[in-house]
Amino acid sequence: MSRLSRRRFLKLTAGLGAASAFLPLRSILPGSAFKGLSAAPLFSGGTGTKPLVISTWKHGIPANAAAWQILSGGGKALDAVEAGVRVPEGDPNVMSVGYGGLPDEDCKVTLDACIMSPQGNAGSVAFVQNYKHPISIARKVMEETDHVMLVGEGAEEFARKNGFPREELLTDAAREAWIKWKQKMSEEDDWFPKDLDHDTIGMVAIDATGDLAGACTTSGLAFKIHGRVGDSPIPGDGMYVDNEVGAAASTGKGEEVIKVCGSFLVVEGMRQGLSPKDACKRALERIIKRHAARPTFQVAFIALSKEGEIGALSLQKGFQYALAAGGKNDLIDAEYLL
Ligand code: SD4
Repeated sequence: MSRLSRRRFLKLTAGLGAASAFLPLRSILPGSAFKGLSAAPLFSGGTGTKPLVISTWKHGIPANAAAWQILSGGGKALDAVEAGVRVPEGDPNVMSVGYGGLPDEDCKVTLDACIMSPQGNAGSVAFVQNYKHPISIARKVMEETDHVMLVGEGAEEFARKNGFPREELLTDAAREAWIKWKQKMSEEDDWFPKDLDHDTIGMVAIDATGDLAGACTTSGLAFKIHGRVGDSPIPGDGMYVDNEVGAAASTGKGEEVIKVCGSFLVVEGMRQGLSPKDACKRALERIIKRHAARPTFQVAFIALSKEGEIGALSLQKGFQYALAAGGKNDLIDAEYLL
């Protein structure tokens, strides 16, 4: 059986098995309680908390620290989120973002990123190889063109012309991980291996003047099909900012986020009066509703309102986010739905 057909076969049979084992959706929805309440000191948010920056996963801590340097000095949210996410982009030990990110199934590191300003402008690059800081290329697209998104070779050519250095992004550790995956042929992975952390950084911030901005950057799902692009570089999916209302970012299985316009949906929830956390919950419930069986994949959202209130929620246990406010920078276990 070819790899593709074997995977398809496995996907089908695994789906059948799993479906019978799950509870009816009605038993978990609607109004399912948040779980993981005891796991972490919850930040209540509260109005007027600014500046503030929130980002996904544990690499959010050093990213927040860089963003906070700018915010605490009276700098702009847009500069803060760019500087913040550049930290994991440049860190070879973060194997899910930028340099050192896990490659696709052809052993190529391909990166996706987007950024949004308080003015509602957006810049994005997708399927970019050999450039370490896609977030800064995305910002260039936003500020120096009237386009929003550049992909592949066109994005790389744009980066080259704008003076970004071309670099090898595949580290020895990432190559070894690819070799191991290749050897196992990862029969269960379905391009989404369960035993690998694959953690995009999404970051949203509010500055001292109350302006919001957001950034999202990733190497995407490990061992994905060459050419695959997820939610992260798509404004409205991987991240969204509406300076009148709030901002949100996502992490997890991008295909699921794209299908519900995830980050946009969270911000629209806040526009309709939901708290940031309830807006995250409503977007996650939209995702759950699309599936006959209880989802086993992960999706998580972080959200920040114009008033400086924050919220975060994931489908499954295990999601963490980093919150920097009032001179503190904490890693927090998020509550989860399933
Ligand atoms: C993607 N959403 O490419 C990204 C992956 C991710 O935690 O966030 N993983 O689909």
